[in-house]
Amino acid sequence: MNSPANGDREAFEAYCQDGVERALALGNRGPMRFDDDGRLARDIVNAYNEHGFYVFTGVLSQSEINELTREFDALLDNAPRSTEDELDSHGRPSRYGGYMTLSRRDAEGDLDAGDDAPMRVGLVSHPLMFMHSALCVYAHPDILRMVASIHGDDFVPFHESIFHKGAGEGPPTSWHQDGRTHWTEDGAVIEGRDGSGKKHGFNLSVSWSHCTPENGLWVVPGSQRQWRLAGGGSFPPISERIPEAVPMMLAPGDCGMVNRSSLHGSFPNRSPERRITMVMGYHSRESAIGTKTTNVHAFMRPIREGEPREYSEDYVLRRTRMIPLAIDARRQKYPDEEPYEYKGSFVGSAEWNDTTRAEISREGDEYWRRDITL
Ligand SMILES: O=C(O)CCC(=O)C(=O)O
Repeated sequence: MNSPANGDREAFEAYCQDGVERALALGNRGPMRFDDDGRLARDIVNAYNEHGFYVFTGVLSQSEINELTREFDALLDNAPRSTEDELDSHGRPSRYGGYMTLSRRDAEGDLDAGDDAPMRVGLVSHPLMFMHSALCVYAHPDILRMVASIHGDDFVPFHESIFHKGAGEGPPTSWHQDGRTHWTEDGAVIEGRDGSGKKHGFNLSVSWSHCTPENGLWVVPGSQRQWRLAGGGSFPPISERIPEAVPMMLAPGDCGMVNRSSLHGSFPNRSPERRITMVMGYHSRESAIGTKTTNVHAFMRPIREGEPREYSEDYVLRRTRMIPLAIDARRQKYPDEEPYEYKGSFVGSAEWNDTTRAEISREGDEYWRRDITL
């Protein structure tokens, strides 16, 4: 791994410190709060709409954090030794290796790190299928109440995956805006300033690690209004320290909600702390149905070139079933908790049992084959 020169390390530390101060001054972080009608407090929604992101603190209980950590570490321990290998480092078959994005990149993102560089798991796609703790978090009642406040009661899924940035070696995520469909021709976002209209939804980064300026995601506040790719534009390289960007600091159990139209990215993780965040996304139904785009998520691992898709009502109804199924799985795990009552439409049984588990995992027809890239 190349080490940054001391001068550059000091400059990065100063950038981080300045970013923390600017992040904390935005007023877009705190616990989830709801009005008497069960909707997310208006000032939270307004701050999210203004800045294009919001940090919810203390969402998950310590026991949920522990289970996510235990299950995820067991997955990592069973990762294949290389992309060509089906065995893990203990010589056991890697059960879910096909869902892991592996690379030999070092923390600089250097693709030529050499055949001797150890393999890194950078991303685990579709964890709801094989991490019960992730499936239960997906149905957390406060998270779903928050989602309904932003997208309406009949919200629908997007995609789920786990970002893993190993201590001292996590590759960067390039600056980008995820949304690709709901922009005007000259690149203005269609989503209204009050969150109305068709939109790209948000990525909710659920953390069970400490996300710091060094290892975590950075967001450019207010950048959700204009698409940088419009008119032949491009995204800045991740080597660029955008002066207005701020870090999204998360403690274990916090969740960061980032508008998919916002410019965001993360620097190489040279810190001694690993970062793990599960991105779960949701859309408003009207933003999804009938939209034509290039889907990059409905694959075992995300694919850059994607595949053209048009989201029919049936496609969305079938994918949406994962919401009530997860609610039922969570209800069985936490019988004393009041479950979220989903009011949207879906097709299929919503009872979580061995039959439905087998249905959503059936080879060739797994639920994630209907992920909804917008
Ligand atoms: O967490 C990260 O570093 C990247 C997340 C991201 O790019 C995304 O959710 O689109």
